[in-house]
Amino acid sequence: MTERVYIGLGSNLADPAEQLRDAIKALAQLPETSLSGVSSFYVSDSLLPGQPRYTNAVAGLDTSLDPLRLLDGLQAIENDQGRERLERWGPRTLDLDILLFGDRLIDEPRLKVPHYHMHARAFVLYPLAELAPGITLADGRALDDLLAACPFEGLERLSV
Ligand code: PH2
Ligand code: MG
Ligand code: MG
Repeated sequence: MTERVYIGLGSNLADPAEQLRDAIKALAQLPETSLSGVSSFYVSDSLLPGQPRYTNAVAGLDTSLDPLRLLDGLQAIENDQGRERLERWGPRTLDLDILLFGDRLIDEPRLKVPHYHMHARAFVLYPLAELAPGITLADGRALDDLLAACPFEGLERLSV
């Protein structure tokens, strides 16, 4: 059985758009996985002041990997692209977050799905809406309601 998974991509170091393009190629190479779609890229200020601006996007995958194996694969891609884990929320070459995993609610030490805080982050919700308009999250929240509460303000959509 394959499940549709949405991955949030982010980078604010070392040519962020190129980091995202490389990451998308790597996602498409994951075992038991195919890439179903990629959103536009969006640029916005970091939530933490004093860091470079972020480029973010969302990718859709169809996978038969289980969630922790997928997480292992994502962390390997982050590491391949030079991710250094120096400080929580520090600047990073690549961040790959599992946003949604089919209709699962996951609460494990390594992985919480839906991804915490995605509900209020424009740089996650607007690209997700390109790929999955009108969806309801496994926790019952409607994407349209989340978007209505989360202004687009501050996001810059890059033309493709
Ligand atoms: N990620 C962070 C901290 N701040 N800001 C933006 N705009 N985009 C991000 O992906 C982001 C952030 C830590 O995960
Ligand atoms: Mg993140
Ligand atoms: Mg992360």
